Amino acid sequence: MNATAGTAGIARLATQTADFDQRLNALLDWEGVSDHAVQARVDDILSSVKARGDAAVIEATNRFDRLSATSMQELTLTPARLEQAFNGLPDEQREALAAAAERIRRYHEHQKPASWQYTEADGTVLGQQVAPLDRAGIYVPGGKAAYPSSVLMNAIPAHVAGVSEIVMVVPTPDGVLNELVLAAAHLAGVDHVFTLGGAQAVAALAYGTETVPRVDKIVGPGNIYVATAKRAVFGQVGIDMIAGPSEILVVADGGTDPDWLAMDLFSQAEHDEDAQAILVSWDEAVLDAVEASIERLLPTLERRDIIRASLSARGALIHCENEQEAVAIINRIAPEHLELSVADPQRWLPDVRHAGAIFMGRYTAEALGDYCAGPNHVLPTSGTARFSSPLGVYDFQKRSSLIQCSPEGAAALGEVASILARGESLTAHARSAEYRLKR
Ligand code: HSO
Ligand code: ZN
Repeated sequence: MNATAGTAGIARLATQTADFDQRLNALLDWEGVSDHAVQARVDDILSSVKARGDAAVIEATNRFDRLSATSMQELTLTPARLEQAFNGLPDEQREALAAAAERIRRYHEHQKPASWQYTEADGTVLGQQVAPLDRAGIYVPGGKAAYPSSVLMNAIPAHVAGVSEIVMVVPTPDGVLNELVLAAAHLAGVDHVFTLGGAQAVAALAYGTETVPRVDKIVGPGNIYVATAKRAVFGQVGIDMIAGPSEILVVADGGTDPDWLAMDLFSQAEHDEDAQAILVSWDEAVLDAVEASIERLLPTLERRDIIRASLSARGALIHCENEQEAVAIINRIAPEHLELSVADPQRWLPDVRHAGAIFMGRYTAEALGDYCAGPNHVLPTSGTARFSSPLGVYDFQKRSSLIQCSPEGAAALGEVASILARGESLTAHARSAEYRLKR
């Protein structure tokens, strides 16, 4: 078997070859860290916004987005403007956006955790209270990755969580506004929109300015400057995960039309040159058929150059020996998106330990999940599904623990606490506990 074949240049790998692990590791390798130069520029912007607020934000915005704003008012979009964008959409787009928003909202309603309390035998009440963040900031990229669907996916969980103020920032390079993005903000319940981007937008959200309200958490993807800025302000505010390039892993048993599978691979590869699309099967004929579909269909796609670059750099068709090996590959990769294009996906489910989202069966194209199935499309990338989860309602809430001691409970706990406190030489702790022993 050759390493690469055909014009798409997608690699063929087999688990039986001696260098399989090494080649797979090389494909998966992804360095998301920023260099010192980026770090230094971001630090500059952060400290100038911290020190000079709006004035620094306006300066940076004019410089990087080629604008000539003289006030923050010019970089602010009113709720009326968002509504106007929504009403101005062609009927078909307005209805599709509303249908997607409705399904996303309904799914996330299911995620709402309940607060709880229980009473111990001695009458002491313990529990956990869930509360939303006061303010969330949503970063929406401009330019080539300005996705209205991402506005819905970031803002709706915040809204469902009960966040009282949602602040969105979106850069408008050369003053170009994306009406669909504004319409999505209107639908998703965003309260304020500022046309800011880059590290200056992150700084404004993290520190607050005269005009931009300081938020408690910043979510949403962005370029290297945005990611670096988010990392830097983490601690003062919460942040979501730092997103890497999109990925899809498809497992195929041979019962799905190879054209469908090829297009599913393309659907992630078309995001950008660094995106990753991998297909696994224990049937060599499936790999051959999908490869043939790739070659035939690729030239018909508008974004074929991006797709070709992605497939040849980071794509693969992997031959494994059996289903167990396919499962091992799934868990090794911990993909952002997993398509189980097999007869009985439910049977596979208990073995899948690491995947951001699992698309089950031949009819579940990953693209449906990107827009409107209901679950979130903000998912852990680059193997981080090993320890993290899709963006959800829980990312916009936090928990407080509750303790209410009865007199009997205070006496029993006081004895334990006092002994432990004296062991730590913290006598005020000990005496505070002991006071309650007496009554
Ligand atoms: N697949 C992307 C989300 C997206 N797709 C937005 C289309 N639009 C997240 O991995
Ligand atoms: Zn996508």
